[in-house]
Amino acid sequence: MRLSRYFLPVLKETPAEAQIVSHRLMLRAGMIKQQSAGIYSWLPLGYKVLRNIERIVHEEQIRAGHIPMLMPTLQSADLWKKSGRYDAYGPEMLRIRDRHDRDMLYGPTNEEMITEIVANYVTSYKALPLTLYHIQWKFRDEVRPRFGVMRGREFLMKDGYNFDVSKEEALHAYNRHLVSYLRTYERMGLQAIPMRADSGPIGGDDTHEFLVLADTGESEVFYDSEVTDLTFGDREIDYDDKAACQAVMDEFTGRYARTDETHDEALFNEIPEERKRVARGIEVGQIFYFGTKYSESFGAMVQNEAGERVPLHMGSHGIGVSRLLGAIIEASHDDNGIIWPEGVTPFHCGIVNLKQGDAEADAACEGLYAALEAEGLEPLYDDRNERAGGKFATMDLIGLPWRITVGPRGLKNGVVELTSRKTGESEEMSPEAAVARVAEIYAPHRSVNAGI
Ligand code: P5A
Repeated sequence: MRLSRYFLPVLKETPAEAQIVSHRLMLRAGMIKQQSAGIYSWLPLGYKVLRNIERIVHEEQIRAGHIPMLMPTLQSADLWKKSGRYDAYGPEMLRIRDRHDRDMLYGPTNEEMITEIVANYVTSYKALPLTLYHIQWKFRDEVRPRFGVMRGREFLMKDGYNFDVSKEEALHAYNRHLVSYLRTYERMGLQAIPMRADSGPIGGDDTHEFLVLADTGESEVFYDSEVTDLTFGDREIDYDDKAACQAVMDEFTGRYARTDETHDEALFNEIPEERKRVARGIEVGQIFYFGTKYSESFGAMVQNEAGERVPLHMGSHGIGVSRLLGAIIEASHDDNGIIWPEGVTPFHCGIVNLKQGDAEADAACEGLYAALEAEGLEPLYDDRNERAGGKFATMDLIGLPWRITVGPRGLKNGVVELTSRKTGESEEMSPEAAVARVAEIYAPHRSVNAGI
Protein backbone atom coordinates (compact mmCIF):
# COMPACT_ATOMS: atom_id res chain seq x y z
CA MET A 1 0.00 0.00 0.00
CA ARG A 2 1.19 3.49 -0.83
CA LEU A 3 0.42 5.92 1.95
CA SER A 4 -0.49 8.66 -0.56
CA ARG A 5 -3.41 6.48 -1.70
CA TYR A 6 -4.43 5.06 1.66
CA PHE A 7 -7.01 6.32 4.15
CA LEU A 8 -5.07 6.87 7.37
CA PRO A 9 -6.59 9.82 9.23
CA VAL A 10 -3.98 10.19 12.01
CA LEU A 11 -4.66 12.80 14.67
CA LYS A 12 -2.03 15.24 15.90
CA GLU A 13 -3.89 16.08 19.09
CA THR A 14 -4.50 13.65 21.91
CA PRO A 15 -8.26 13.08 22.06
CA ALA A 16 -9.58 14.32 25.40
CA GLU A 17 -12.25 11.63 25.79
CA ALA A 18 -9.76 8.74 25.87
CA GLN A 19 -8.70 7.74 29.36
CA ILE A 20 -6.31 4.90 28.62
CA VAL A 21 -3.35 4.65 26.31
CA SER A 22 -4.75 2.01 23.94
CA HIS A 23 -7.88 4.07 23.30
CA ARG A 24 -5.80 7.21 22.72
CA LEU A 25 -3.46 5.45 20.32
CA MET A 26 -6.26 3.75 18.37
CA LEU A 27 -7.89 7.16 17.82
CA ARG A 28 -4.62 8.91 17.02
CA ALA A 29 -3.51 6.19 14.61
CA GLY A 30 -6.79 6.49 12.69
CA MET A 31 -7.93 2.96 13.51
CA ILE A 32 -11.42 3.56 14.88
CA LYS A 33 -14.05 6.28 15.02
CA GLN A 34 -16.77 6.38 17.63
CA GLN A 35 -20.30 6.46 16.19
CA SER A 36 -22.30 6.28 19.46
CA ALA A 37 -21.31 5.36 23.00
CA GLY A 38 -19.49 2.03 22.78
CA ILE A 39 -20.10 1.66 19.03
CA TYR A 40 -17.27 2.13 16.55
CA SER A 41 -16.48 2.23 12.88
CA TRP A 42 -13.35 0.30 12.05
CA LEU A 43 -11.25 2.50 9.79
CA PRO A 44 -8.93 0.72 7.33
CA LEU A 45 -5.90 0.35 9.64
CA GLY A 46 -7.98 -0.87 12.58
CA TYR A 47 -9.96 -3.18 10.31
CA LYS A 48 -6.74 -4.77 9.07
CA VAL A 49 -5.60 -5.64 12.59
CA LEU A 50 -9.08 -6.89 13.49
CA ARG A 51 -8.93 -9.18 10.46
CA ASN A 52 -5.49 -10.48 11.44
CA ILE A 53 -6.72 -11.29 14.92
CA GLU A 54 -9.74 -13.07 13.45
CA ARG A 55 -7.47 -15.05 11.14
CA ILE A 56 -5.31 -16.30 14.00
CA VAL A 57 -8.40 -17.24 15.99
CA HIS A 58 -9.79 -19.18 13.00
CA GLU A 59 -6.49 -20.92 12.35
CA GLU A 60 -6.13 -22.10 15.94
CA GLN A 61 -9.76 -23.17 16.24
CA ILE A 62 -9.55 -25.17 13.04
CA ARG A 63 -6.28 -26.70 14.23
CA ALA A 64 -8.11 -27.86 17.36
CA GLY A 65 -10.78 -29.54 15.22
CA HIS A 66 -13.51 -26.95 15.82
CA ILE A 67 -15.83 -26.04 12.95
CA PRO A 68 -16.56 -22.48 11.76
CA MET A 69 -20.06 -21.31 10.84
CA LEU A 70 -22.07 -18.10 11.11
CA MET A 71 -25.23 -17.30 13.05
CA PRO A 72 -27.22 -14.04 12.78
CA THR A 73 -26.85 -11.06 15.12
CA LEU A 74 -30.63 -10.75 15.59
CA GLN A 75 -32.40 -13.46 17.53
CA SER A 76 -35.98 -14.26 18.38
CA ALA A 77 -36.99 -13.64 22.00
CA ASP A 78 -38.74 -17.04 21.96
CA LEU A 79 -35.38 -18.82 22.07
CA TRP A 80 -34.45 -16.94 25.23
CA LYS A 81 -37.83 -17.46 26.84
CA LYS A 82 -37.23 -21.19 26.45
CA SER A 83 -33.98 -21.11 28.40
CA GLY A 84 -35.37 -18.66 30.95
CA ARG A 85 -32.71 -16.07 30.18
CA TYR A 86 -35.00 -13.54 28.48
CA ASP A 87 -36.01 -12.08 31.81
CA ALA A 88 -32.82 -12.99 33.67
CA TYR A 89 -30.47 -11.12 31.30
CA GLY A 90 -31.82 -7.72 32.33
CA PRO A 91 -31.11 -4.29 30.83
CA GLU A 92 -27.86 -5.42 29.16
CA MET A 93 -29.95 -7.02 26.46
CA LEU A 94 -30.96 -4.79 23.56
CA ARG A 95 -34.58 -5.67 22.86
CA ILE A 96 -36.13 -4.89 19.49
CA ARG A 97 -39.66 -5.30 18.09
CA ASP A 98 -40.16 -6.00 14.38
CA ARG A 99 -43.04 -4.72 12.21
CA HIS A 100 -45.17 -7.76 13.09
CA ASP A 101 -44.78 -6.95 16.78
CA ARG A 102 -42.50 -9.89 17.34
CA ASP A 103 -39.97 -9.59 20.13
CA MET A 104 -36.39 -9.79 18.88
CA LEU A 105 -33.04 -9.01 20.42
CA TYR A 106 -29.49 -8.25 19.32
CA GLY A 107 -27.60 -11.33 20.52
CA PRO A 108 -25.28 -10.85 23.50
CA THR A 109 -24.18 -14.52 23.10
CA ASN A 110 -25.49 -17.62 21.28
CA GLU A 111 -25.93 -20.56 23.67
CA GLU A 112 -29.69 -20.77 22.95
CA MET A 113 -29.47 -20.50 19.18
CA ILE A 114 -26.69 -23.05 18.74
CA THR A 115 -28.35 -25.53 21.08
CA GLU A 116 -31.59 -25.22 19.13
CA ILE A 117 -29.66 -25.84 15.88
CA VAL A 118 -27.91 -28.91 17.22
CA ALA A 119 -31.12 -30.26 18.78
CA ASN A 120 -32.63 -30.12 15.28
CA TYR A 121 -30.00 -32.20 13.56
CA VAL A 122 -27.98 -34.33 15.96
CA THR A 123 -29.55 -37.54 17.25
CA SER A 124 -26.69 -39.96 17.83
CA TYR A 125 -23.43 -40.04 19.75
CA LYS A 126 -21.82 -40.95 16.42
CA ALA A 127 -22.01 -37.28 15.37
CA LEU A 128 -19.96 -36.34 18.44
CA PRO A 129 -17.69 -34.85 19.65
CA LEU A 130 -18.79 -31.63 17.98
CA THR A 131 -17.59 -28.08 18.52
CA LEU A 132 -19.09 -25.31 16.39
CA TYR A 133 -18.00 -21.71 16.56
CA HIS A 134 -18.45 -18.38 14.85
CA ILE A 135 -16.95 -14.91 14.93
CA GLN A 136 -19.85 -12.50 15.06
CA TRP A 137 -20.84 -9.09 16.42
CA LYS A 138 -22.51 -9.04 19.81
CA PHE A 139 -24.40 -6.32 21.62
CA ARG A 140 -24.44 -5.77 25.36
CA ASP A 141 -25.94 -2.55 26.58
CA GLU A 142 -23.18 -1.98 29.14
CA VAL A 143 -23.96 0.67 31.77
CA ARG A 144 -20.51 2.18 31.33
CA PRO A 145 -19.08 1.54 27.90
CA ARG A 146 -15.54 2.86 28.12
CA PHE A 147 -11.91 2.55 27.14
CA GLY A 148 -12.77 2.38 23.43
CA VAL A 149 -13.03 -1.16 22.07
CA MET A 150 -12.10 -2.58 25.46
CA ARG A 151 -15.62 -2.30 26.86
CA GLY A 152 -17.85 -1.65 23.90
CA ARG A 153 -21.58 -2.11 23.51
CA GLU A 154 -21.18 -3.60 20.04
CA PHE A 155 -18.14 -5.86 19.98
CA LEU A 156 -16.74 -8.78 18.02
CA MET A 157 -16.54 -12.13 19.78
CA LYS A 158 -15.43 -15.59 18.81
CA ASP A 159 -17.88 -17.90 20.53
CA GLY A 160 -17.63 -21.66 20.38
CA TYR A 161 -19.92 -24.35 21.75
CA ASN A 162 -19.05 -27.97 22.41
CA PHE A 163 -21.54 -30.85 22.35
CA ASP A 164 -20.52 -34.12 23.96
CA VAL A 165 -22.09 -37.35 25.08
CA SER A 166 -20.71 -37.27 28.61
CA LYS A 167 -19.23 -34.98 31.22
CA GLU A 168 -15.83 -36.60 30.69
CA GLU A 169 -15.91 -35.82 26.96
CA ALA A 170 -17.11 -32.27 27.60
CA LEU A 171 -14.26 -31.67 30.04
CA HIS A 172 -11.87 -32.78 27.32
CA ALA A 173 -13.43 -30.10 25.08
CA TYR A 174 -12.88 -27.61 27.91
CA ASN A 175 -9.20 -28.58 28.10
CA ARG A 176 -8.88 -28.47 24.31
CA HIS A 177 -10.17 -24.91 24.35
CA LEU A 178 -7.71 -23.94 27.03
CA VAL A 179 -4.82 -25.28 24.94
CA SER A 180 -6.04 -23.63 21.73
CA TYR A 181 -6.48 -20.31 23.53
CA LEU A 182 -2.95 -20.42 24.95
CA ARG A 183 -1.63 -20.86 21.42
CA THR A 184 -3.94 -18.18 20.05
CA TYR A 185 -2.86 -15.46 22.46
CA GLU A 186 0.82 -16.32 22.17
CA ARG A 187 0.63 -15.96 18.39
CA MET A 188 -0.64 -12.44 19.03
CA GLY A 189 2.39 -11.68 21.17
CA LEU A 190 0.35 -11.79 24.39
CA GLN A 191 0.69 -13.62 27.65
CA ALA A 192 -2.88 -14.40 28.76
CA ILE A 193 -3.05 -16.26 32.06
CA PRO A 194 -5.95 -18.65 32.70
CA MET A 195 -7.49 -17.90 36.09
CA ARG A 196 -10.35 -19.53 37.97
CA ALA A 197 -13.36 -17.22 37.71
CA ASP A 198 -17.08 -16.84 38.24
CA SER A 199 -19.53 -17.95 35.55
CA GLY A 200 -22.06 -15.09 35.82
CA PRO A 201 -25.11 -15.22 33.53
CA ILE A 202 -23.66 -18.00 31.35
CA GLY A 203 -23.91 -20.52 34.21
CA GLY A 204 -21.99 -23.61 35.30
CA ASP A 205 -19.29 -24.37 37.85
CA ASP A 206 -16.15 -24.77 35.78
CA THR A 207 -14.90 -21.58 34.25
CA HIS A 208 -11.58 -19.88 33.59
CA GLU A 209 -10.93 -16.39 32.36
CA PHE A 210 -7.82 -15.51 30.35
CA LEU A 211 -6.20 -12.35 31.65
CA VAL A 212 -3.54 -10.09 30.21
CA LEU A 213 -1.79 -8.31 33.06
CA ALA A 214 -2.08 -4.52 32.68
CA ASP A 215 -2.51 -1.65 35.14
CA THR A 216 -5.51 -0.44 33.15
CA GLY A 217 -7.28 -3.82 33.37
CA GLU A 218 -10.78 -3.84 34.81
CA SER A 219 -10.34 -7.02 36.88
CA GLU A 220 -8.40 -7.39 40.10
CA VAL A 221 -6.38 -10.60 40.07
CA PHE A 222 -4.42 -12.65 42.60
CA TYR A 223 -1.69 -15.04 41.56
CA ASP A 224 1.54 -16.84 42.30
CA SER A 225 4.32 -15.07 40.33
CA GLU A 226 5.40 -18.48 39.01
CA VAL A 227 2.43 -18.51 36.61
CA THR A 228 4.04 -15.76 34.58
CA ASP A 229 7.01 -18.05 33.79
CA LEU A 230 4.79 -20.45 31.84
CA THR A 231 4.75 -20.33 28.06
CA PHE A 232 3.19 -22.73 25.61
CA GLY A 233 5.79 -22.05 22.92
CA ASP A 234 5.90 -24.15 19.78
CA ARG A 235 5.15 -27.52 21.35
CA GLU A 236 3.13 -29.88 19.20
CA ILE A 237 -0.05 -31.19 20.74
CA ASP A 238 -2.50 -33.81 19.56
CA TYR A 239 -5.87 -32.28 20.37
CA ASP A 240 -7.50 -35.73 20.46
CA ASP A 241 -5.11 -36.85 23.17
CA LYS A 242 -7.07 -36.40 26.39
CA ALA A 243 -4.13 -36.96 28.72
CA ALA A 244 -1.95 -34.48 26.84
CA CYS A 245 -4.63 -31.75 26.97
CA GLN A 246 -5.28 -32.46 30.65
CA ALA A 247 -1.54 -32.16 31.36
CA VAL A 248 -1.49 -28.67 29.82
CA MET A 249 -4.59 -27.72 31.83
CA ASP A 250 -2.89 -28.94 35.04
CA GLU A 251 0.35 -27.16 34.21
CA PHE A 252 -1.29 -23.81 33.48
CA THR A 253 -3.97 -23.82 36.16
CA GLY A 254 -2.22 -25.80 38.89
CA ARG A 255 -0.87 -22.76 40.72
CA TYR A 256 -2.89 -20.10 42.46
CA ALA A 257 -4.32 -17.64 39.94
CA ARG A 258 -7.79 -16.23 40.48
CA THR A 259 -10.02 -13.29 39.74
CA ASP A 260 -11.43 -11.35 42.68
CA GLU A 261 -14.78 -13.19 42.45
CA THR A 262 -13.19 -16.52 43.38
CA HIS A 263 -10.27 -15.23 45.44
CA ASP A 264 -9.61 -17.24 48.64
CA GLU A 265 -7.46 -15.36 51.13
CA ALA A 266 -6.52 -18.48 53.13
CA LEU A 267 -5.30 -20.38 50.05
CA PHE A 268 -3.51 -17.29 48.76
CA ASN A 269 -1.63 -17.00 52.03
CA GLU A 270 -0.11 -20.44 51.48
CA ILE A 271 2.01 -18.94 48.67
CA PRO A 272 5.48 -17.83 49.83
CA GLU A 273 5.32 -14.08 50.50
CA GLU A 274 7.80 -13.09 47.76
CA ARG A 275 5.72 -14.86 45.09
CA LYS A 276 2.32 -13.36 46.00
CA ARG A 277 0.99 -10.90 43.46
CA VAL A 278 -2.08 -8.67 43.44
CA ALA A 279 -2.48 -6.89 40.13
CA ARG A 280 -4.94 -5.92 37.43
CA GLY A 281 -5.81 -7.71 34.23
CA ILE A 282 -7.76 -7.42 30.98
CA GLU A 283 -10.11 -10.34 30.36
CA VAL A 284 -9.53 -11.43 26.76
CA GLY A 285 -11.41 -14.72 26.90
CA GLN A 286 -13.39 -17.13 29.03
CA ILE A 287 -14.22 -20.83 28.87
CA PHE A 288 -17.18 -22.54 30.53
CA TYR A 289 -18.47 -26.03 31.20
CA PHE A 290 -22.15 -25.96 32.18
CA GLY A 291 -23.31 -29.53 31.55
CA THR A 292 -26.88 -30.00 30.39
CA LYS A 293 -28.31 -26.60 31.35
CA TYR A 294 -29.19 -25.55 27.78
CA SER A 295 -29.56 -28.97 26.18
CA GLU A 296 -32.36 -29.79 28.60
CA SER A 297 -34.27 -26.59 27.71
CA PHE A 298 -34.02 -27.36 24.00
CA GLY A 299 -34.33 -31.15 24.07
CA ALA A 300 -30.83 -31.58 22.67
CA MET A 301 -30.57 -35.33 23.27
CA VAL A 302 -28.64 -38.14 21.63
CA GLN A 303 -28.62 -41.87 21.80
CA ASN A 304 -25.48 -43.05 23.57
CA GLU A 305 -23.54 -46.22 22.85
CA ALA A 306 -25.80 -48.20 25.19
CA GLY A 307 -28.87 -47.01 23.26
CA GLU A 308 -30.13 -44.67 25.99
CA ARG A 309 -31.32 -41.13 25.23
CA VAL A 310 -29.17 -38.64 27.14
CA PRO A 311 -28.95 -34.84 27.15
CA LEU A 312 -25.84 -33.34 25.60
CA HIS A 313 -23.05 -32.03 27.81
CA MET A 314 -22.04 -28.58 26.76
CA GLY A 315 -19.68 -25.72 27.34
CA SER A 316 -19.12 -22.38 25.67
CA HIS A 317 -15.89 -20.58 25.00
CA GLY A 318 -15.35 -16.95 24.09
CA ILE A 319 -12.56 -14.72 22.84
CA GLY A 320 -12.95 -10.94 22.88
CA VAL A 321 -11.74 -10.37 19.32
CA SER A 322 -12.25 -6.58 19.17
CA ARG A 323 -11.15 -6.13 22.81
CA LEU A 324 -7.87 -7.83 21.90
CA LEU A 325 -6.74 -4.80 19.89
CA GLY A 326 -6.91 -2.71 23.05
CA ALA A 327 -5.25 -5.42 25.14
CA ILE A 328 -2.37 -5.84 22.68
CA ILE A 329 -1.73 -2.09 22.59
CA GLU A 330 -1.88 -1.82 26.40
CA ALA A 331 0.78 -4.54 26.52
CA SER A 332 2.92 -3.20 23.68
CA HIS A 333 3.49 0.53 23.15
CA ASP A 334 5.89 3.33 24.07
CA ASP A 335 5.73 7.12 24.23
CA ASN A 336 5.80 7.37 20.44
CA GLY A 337 2.98 4.99 19.70
CA ILE A 338 1.96 1.39 19.13
CA ILE A 339 4.44 -1.47 18.76
CA TRP A 340 2.59 -4.25 16.91
CA PRO A 341 3.66 -7.83 17.53
CA GLU A 342 4.63 -9.43 14.20
CA GLY A 343 1.66 -11.82 14.34
CA VAL A 344 -1.00 -9.11 14.04
CA THR A 345 0.68 -6.09 12.46
CA PRO A 346 -1.45 -4.33 9.82
CA PHE A 347 1.52 -4.08 7.42
CA HIS A 348 4.69 -6.11 7.71
CA CYS A 349 7.18 -3.37 6.97
CA GLY A 350 7.20 0.36 6.44
CA ILE A 351 9.25 1.98 3.69
CA VAL A 352 10.29 5.57 4.32
CA ASN A 353 11.62 7.56 1.41
CA LEU A 354 13.77 10.39 2.82
CA LYS A 355 13.82 12.27 -0.46
CA GLN A 356 10.64 11.85 -2.45
CA GLY A 357 11.26 12.92 -6.03
CA ASP A 358 14.91 11.92 -6.05
CA ALA A 359 15.11 9.51 -8.97
CA GLU A 360 17.42 7.04 -7.24
CA ALA A 361 15.60 7.06 -3.91
CA ASP A 362 12.23 6.66 -5.65
CA ALA A 363 13.52 3.76 -7.73
CA ALA A 364 15.06 2.03 -4.71
CA CYS A 365 11.77 2.33 -2.78
CA GLU A 366 9.80 0.94 -5.72
CA GLY A 367 12.28 -1.93 -5.93
CA LEU A 368 11.91 -2.71 -2.22
CA TYR A 369 8.14 -2.51 -2.48
CA ALA A 370 8.04 -5.02 -5.33
CA ALA A 371 10.58 -7.33 -3.68
CA LEU A 372 8.67 -7.41 -0.37
CA GLU A 373 5.42 -8.13 -2.20
CA ALA A 374 7.15 -10.90 -4.14
CA GLU A 375 7.97 -12.46 -0.74
CA GLY A 376 4.25 -12.44 0.05
CA LEU A 377 4.61 -9.52 2.45
CA GLU A 378 2.59 -6.33 2.63
CA PRO A 379 4.68 -3.16 2.82
CA LEU A 380 3.38 0.32 3.60
CA TYR A 381 5.34 2.82 1.55
CA ASP A 382 5.33 6.40 2.79
CA ASP A 383 5.61 8.08 -0.61
CA ARG A 384 4.23 11.43 0.55
CA ASN A 385 6.07 14.64 -0.06
CA GLU A 386 6.71 15.22 3.62
CA ARG A 387 9.65 15.90 5.89
CA ALA A 388 11.49 12.87 7.19
CA GLY A 389 10.56 13.75 10.79
CA GLY A 390 6.84 13.62 10.01
CA LYS A 391 7.21 10.30 8.21
CA PHE A 392 9.07 8.75 11.14
CA ALA A 393 6.49 10.03 13.60
CA THR A 394 3.65 8.47 11.60
CA MET A 395 5.48 5.14 11.31
CA ASP A 396 6.19 5.13 15.05
CA LEU A 397 2.59 6.00 15.87
CA ILE A 398 1.05 3.25 13.74
CA GLY A 399 3.61 0.82 15.09
CA LEU A 400 4.83 -1.36 12.20
CA PRO A 401 7.49 -3.65 13.71
CA TRP A 402 10.03 -3.04 10.90
CA ARG A 403 10.94 0.00 8.84
CA ILE A 404 13.26 0.35 5.90
CA THR A 405 14.61 3.88 5.43
CA VAL A 406 15.89 4.89 2.03
CA GLY A 407 17.90 8.03 1.33
CA PRO A 408 20.30 9.31 -1.34
CA ARG A 409 23.28 9.26 1.04
CA GLY A 410 22.94 5.58 1.94
CA LEU A 411 22.19 4.61 -1.62
CA LYS A 412 25.58 6.04 -2.70
CA ASN A 413 27.10 3.27 -0.57
CA GLY A 414 24.52 0.74 -1.74
CA VAL A 415 22.74 0.55 1.59
CA VAL A 416 19.37 1.18 3.21
CA GLU A 417 18.58 1.12 6.92
CA LEU A 418 16.48 -1.55 8.64
CA THR A 419 15.02 -0.41 11.98
CA SER A 420 13.22 -2.34 14.69
CA ARG A 421 10.26 -0.43 16.14
CA LYS A 422 10.66 -2.29 19.43
CA THR A 423 14.34 -1.72 20.16
CA GLY A 424 14.88 1.32 17.96
CA GLU A 425 18.07 -0.32 16.70
CA SER A 426 19.04 0.25 13.07
CA GLU A 427 21.33 -1.68 10.79
CA GLU A 428 22.62 -0.73 7.36
CA MET A 429 22.54 -3.34 4.64
CA SER A 430 21.86 -3.78 0.95
CA PRO A 431 18.20 -3.57 -0.11
CA GLU A 432 18.29 -7.27 -1.02
CA ALA A 433 19.59 -8.19 2.43
CA ALA A 434 16.90 -6.07 4.09
CA VAL A 435 14.15 -7.84 2.15
CA ALA A 436 15.63 -11.24 2.98
CA ARG A 437 15.86 -10.34 6.67
CA VAL A 438 12.26 -9.14 6.85
CA ALA A 439 11.04 -12.26 5.05
CA GLU A 440 12.95 -14.42 7.52
CA ILE A 441 11.48 -12.57 10.50
CA TYR A 442 7.94 -13.19 9.30
CA ALA A 443 8.47 -16.83 8.30
CA PRO A 444 7.09 -18.17 11.62
CA HIS A 445 4.04 -15.92 11.34
CA ARG A 446 2.66 -17.24 8.06
CA SER A 447 -0.89 -18.61 7.88
CA VAL A 448 -1.01 -22.25 8.90
CA ASN A 449 -4.28 -23.18 7.19
CA ALA A 450 -6.67 -21.31 5.00
CA GLY A 451 -9.64 -23.65 5.27
CA ILE A 452 -12.10 -21.27 6.86
C1 P5A B 1 -18.56 -17.74 26.00
C2 P5A B 1 -18.83 -17.64 24.54
C3 P5A B 1 -19.58 -15.62 26.93
O1 P5A B 1 -20.36 -14.81 26.49
N1 P5A B 1 -20.82 -17.30 25.71
C4 P5A B 1 -20.30 -17.53 24.40
C5 P5A B 1 -19.75 -17.11 26.67
N2 P5A B 1 -18.50 -15.29 27.65
S1 P5A B 1 -18.09 -13.82 28.10
O2 P5A B 1 -17.00 -13.97 29.01
O3 P5A B 1 -19.23 -13.10 28.57
O4 P5A B 1 -17.57 -13.06 26.82
C6 P5A B 1 -16.46 -13.60 26.10
C7 P5A B 1 -15.41 -12.54 25.90
O5 P5A B 1 -15.94 -11.44 25.19
C8 P5A B 1 -15.27 -10.24 25.57
N3 P5A B 1 -16.25 -9.22 25.98
C9 P5A B 1 -16.24 -7.94 25.55
N4 P5A B 1 -15.42 -7.31 24.70
C10 P5A B 1 -15.66 -5.99 24.46
N5 P5A B 1 -16.67 -5.31 25.03
C11 P5A B 1 -17.52 -5.91 25.88
N6 P5A B 1 -18.54 -5.23 26.40
C12 P5A B 1 -17.33 -7.29 26.17
N7 P5A B 1 -17.96 -8.21 26.95
C13 P5A B 1 -17.30 -9.37 26.82
C14 P5A B 1 -14.35 -10.59 26.73
O6 P5A B 1 -13.05 -10.75 26.24
C15 P5A B 1 -14.91 -11.93 27.20
O7 P5A B 1 -13.91 -12.75 27.79
